[in-house]
Amino acid sequence: MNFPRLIPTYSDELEPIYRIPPEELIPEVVLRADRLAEERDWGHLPLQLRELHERGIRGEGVTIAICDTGIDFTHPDLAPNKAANGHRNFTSSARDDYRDRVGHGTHCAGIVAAADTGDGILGSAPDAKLMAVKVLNDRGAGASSWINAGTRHAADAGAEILSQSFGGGEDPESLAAIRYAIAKGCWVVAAAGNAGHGGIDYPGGYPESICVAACDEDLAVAPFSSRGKALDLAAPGVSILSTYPGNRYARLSGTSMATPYVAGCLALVRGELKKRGLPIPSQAEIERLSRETAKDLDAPGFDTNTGFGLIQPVKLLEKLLGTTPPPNPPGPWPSGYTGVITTIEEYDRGVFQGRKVSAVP
Ligand SMILES: [Ca+2]
Ligand SMILES: [Ca+2]
Repeated sequence: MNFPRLIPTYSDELEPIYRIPPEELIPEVVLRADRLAEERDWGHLPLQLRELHERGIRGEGVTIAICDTGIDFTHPDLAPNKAANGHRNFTSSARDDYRDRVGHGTHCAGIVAAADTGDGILGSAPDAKLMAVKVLNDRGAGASSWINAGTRHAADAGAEILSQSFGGGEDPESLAAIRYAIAKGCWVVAAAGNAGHGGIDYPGGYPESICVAACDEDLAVAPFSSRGKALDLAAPGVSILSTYPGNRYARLSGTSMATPYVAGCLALVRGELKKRGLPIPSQAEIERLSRETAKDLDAPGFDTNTGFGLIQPVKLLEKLLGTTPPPNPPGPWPSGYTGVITTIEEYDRGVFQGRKVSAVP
């Protein structure tokens, strides 16, 4: 695979322009739906997503904005998870809809929340809702003003997590929009970029964003993944299987794929906190806890290839539930917890380290 070096780009116009790395527009393989039976991408294994799903932790009640080229909601694996509102197009392409004519946004959306339909694939948070915020046009590029308007809109329209798989230069307006979303309680996740040693893209480069590097199946940093001190976490980002327009599936590689993996993991965590009626941590707090609970990769401790390491939603949830004791009222219990589960202790460690467990009683 060839990953051309990419650097943040500015157009000759006044506005900064953000782009999808062009190599992410060309899938390695495209599959028809009838070839797949609720397949899990390899990335589910190191993230222990099956264990969480089997506990009933599936992102229910959480809305994720995919700030990208739109989403193909005619795809049967995405249609069930379309959020009730908030689909908007901020680009100058086909202004009247938010459809994805590129494929990138649809691929990112499936990594987060391809639905449990019995066929196709399963997303990281298969019960979460997806909001299409089209900020990149039908050529995969977006003006800063589109992206910033989309970021603010997502926060206003009820998105709780923003997944931003694009990159460009530093821009005070872009940072202001991200701060606006964070102030409204959103968690913002952004790609490191595919520049290799050519530096981290923005918005991933802002300290405010959770900046994501890509790793491969051996949990080694992908050669294209942008290196730098702004990295927070790593996630699967090589040969990732997800939804593609036209009821198809494709494998793509990029930090663009790693970013929605982190967004999906955070959706699982946020959904569980909501289900239990627990407070939602701030962006700074969830970033700190995600770093603390990450699986260290590459050189010991923080490194500029993988940041603090692979996001570990099980450990992150344990930490959150351990440090914030769940409410213990006489009842009624929050929906889904009518049984005897009192703390994460009952199904932590051993259980989450690979042993099969039965569903939540
Ligand atoms: Ca499916
Ligand atoms: Ca490390």
